[in-house]
Amino acid sequence: MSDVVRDLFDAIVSGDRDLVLSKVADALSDGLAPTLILDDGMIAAMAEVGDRFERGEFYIPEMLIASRAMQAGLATLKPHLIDANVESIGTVVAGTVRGDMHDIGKNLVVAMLKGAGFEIVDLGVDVAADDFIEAVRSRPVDLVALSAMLTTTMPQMERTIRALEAAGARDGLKVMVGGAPVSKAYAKQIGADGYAPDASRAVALARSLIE
Ligand code: B1M
Repeated sequence: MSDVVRDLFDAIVSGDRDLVLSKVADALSDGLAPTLILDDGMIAAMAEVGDRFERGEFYIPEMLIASRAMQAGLATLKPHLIDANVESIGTVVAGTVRGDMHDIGKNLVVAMLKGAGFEIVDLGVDVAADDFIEAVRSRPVDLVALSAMLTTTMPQMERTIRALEAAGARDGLKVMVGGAPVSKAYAKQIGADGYAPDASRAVALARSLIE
């Protein structure tokens, strides 16, 4: 790992927002690939934060401060990760499911889908099944993208899919799922059309589902 990426990693773990911003700028001006900055510097740092939380070395405030530093860095990195001005290839309604407040991963998926030319309706976090139903009824939608980061909120994905079916809104509508605890097998089990483990594979999956 290069020094600047290591510094960026440390700055996110310690939640130093200003240092994160300057390290992202340094890494970009050093010519490092945006995906490398994201994967090795930023996503790896959030995994470290999660590990420290699990070991009881970090508490919620540290996790929150690190996530704010991460979001600030992401805002700088985003334009470099995505190709702008691509023609719309489909509409996606995205959200983190009911009871779940995690949105960094969902925001990355949304940014990459936008960059790939999808029109996005981002419902945010803690989204109830009824809100997904309302969103797909109020406009033509090709795909619903559900994110969950907690084992306790994963069942909300299934609940949302069943609710879409019960509301008669599932015909011709694809559903994809993702988030750290989610797997391909779980996606299949709950009747989703696909699962992606990360944002770039989410774009490939969305394209293939809409084709
Ligand atoms: Co929380 N948290 N958290 N947290 N948090 C985790 C998820 C946890 C694994 C930490 C740990 O214990 N190691 C753990 C979950 C354990 C479990 O369920 N088995 C946990 C817990 C327990 C909790 C609380 C319950 C803690 C508490 O209150 N006691 C609480 C729950 C609150 C709630 O949601 N109701 C909580 C709260 C929080 C904060 C608010 C402090 C903060 C979130 C801030 C925010 O998102 N705005 C937070 C954070 C930051 C984390 C960790 C540290 C980092 C998550 C993250 O942003 N990762 C996380 C530990 C970890 O992940 N190792 C943890 C970076 C992000 C880029 O990755 O989100 O995985 P990720 O997204 C990836 C892929 O998953 C995928 O693509 C993304 C980009 O590559 N992906 C998709 C995501 N969605 C997708 C959708 C797709 C396709 C791909 O298609 C639709």
